[in-house]
Amino acid sequence: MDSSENTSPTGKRPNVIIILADDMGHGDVSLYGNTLIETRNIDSIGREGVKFTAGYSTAPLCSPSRAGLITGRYQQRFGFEQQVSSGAYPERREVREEDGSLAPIQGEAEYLRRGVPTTEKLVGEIFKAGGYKTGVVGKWHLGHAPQFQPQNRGFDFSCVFYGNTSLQHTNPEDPDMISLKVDFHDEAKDTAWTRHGLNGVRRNGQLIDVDQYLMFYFRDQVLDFIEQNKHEPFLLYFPMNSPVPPLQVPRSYFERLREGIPNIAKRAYNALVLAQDDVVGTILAKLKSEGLDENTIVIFVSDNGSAESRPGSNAPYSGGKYTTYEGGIRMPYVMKWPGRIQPGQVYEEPVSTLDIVPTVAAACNVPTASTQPLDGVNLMPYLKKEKAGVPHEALFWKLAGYSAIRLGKWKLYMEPKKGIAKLFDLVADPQETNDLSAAEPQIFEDLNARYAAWDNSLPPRAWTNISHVFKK
Ligand SMILES: [Ca+2]
Repeated sequence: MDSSENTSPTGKRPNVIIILADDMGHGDVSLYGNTLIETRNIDSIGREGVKFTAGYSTAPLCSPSRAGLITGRYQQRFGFEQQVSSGAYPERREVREEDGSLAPIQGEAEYLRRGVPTTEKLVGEIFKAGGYKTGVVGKWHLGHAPQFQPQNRGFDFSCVFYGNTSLQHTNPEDPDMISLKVDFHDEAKDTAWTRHGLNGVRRNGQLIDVDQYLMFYFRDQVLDFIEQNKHEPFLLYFPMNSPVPPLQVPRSYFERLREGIPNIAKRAYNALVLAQDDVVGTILAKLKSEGLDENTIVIFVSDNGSAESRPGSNAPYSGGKYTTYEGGIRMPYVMKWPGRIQPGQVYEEPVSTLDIVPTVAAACNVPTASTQPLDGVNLMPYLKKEKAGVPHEALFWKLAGYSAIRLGKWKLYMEPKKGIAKLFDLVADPQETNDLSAAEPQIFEDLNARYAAWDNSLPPRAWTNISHVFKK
């Protein structure tokens, strides 16, 4: 590649900011149809760049989805099919196989072995080797043994909790804060409503006290990182701790929606999304005030859909978190790169969070390891219409009883343990209600064969099902 192609007029390679929402549904963003609130800052990324209308994560669940995004490879290629942990003290719970029997490894040893193996290169490692300053702020959830921690995996700066979620605010009695419990997740002991154990916040590996609304604390860490690295190219990965519960939201946001949203859970949830959108806006404003916005690639995407038991919206799709229906995996997904991506572009071919690493690596002239072929592709030639065809012939999903393959407009949805396999035409039937497997037997067979070939190419998963706590 011509190395001058992707540098700014000042000769500086672009910065990269990857913002990942946690459990934000497709229909939670106004650019994607939410009429209850206006997420004007998230929307602005799509309006000033590209809005993907078929943008997928690699799993309907946090850890595996993040493992795919951060490596650019299907996480199943390194056995990473399921959560690394849930809760503050996962090691205190027993782990069972799918047949109900006790898994062979229990306790701390089980959880210390879960993570992205060191044979894989994370985006931090790739960009640090490429001469970038690298940072991560927010929810890690990719393993907590030393070899899996961000400061040991290419990130110059890290401010994260390792677990699946942490309290936004440690004093639920605070009159300026609204705290709501909305579903069974909130009753799982030690899961969401603590900031202990894996939910504790760590700065470069050291446990710290945070006496601030956590989402806003993370925002300030991001602003500091930008400030400190504004003179050299940087990559920042910002996996936000929202809008996943605990549903704790500043009362000012909640009150603003009192008139428009009568349902209290929906109001609090959308208030949380609004606060999140403001955080995104503050970061975009910082880029602008530092004169960095013209030379920064900004991506916003979610890791998986909202759980159907929660007040989030996966509209117009069916299903949600945990399932491979569109509601679990089809994400709000926007990207801007001023001067390179045409503003207001809407891209309808299927793309994946797998494409983030190859796209930003190519944009920044950062090499990726040829020994680890990426499953994602560089999207820029497609967005600039330099390349014909589609980025992906097929996309695949597999975890814990749910699988799928998308090929063109066709989708094969599977729950293999139950013998369920349904064929949908996503263009005619985006809500996946009309099973065409009997009407289109050849397509059904073809997709089954393609999925089986992919599945057969994978190693066994590296750890078994998580604790029964989240079995519905
Ligand atoms: Ca998630």
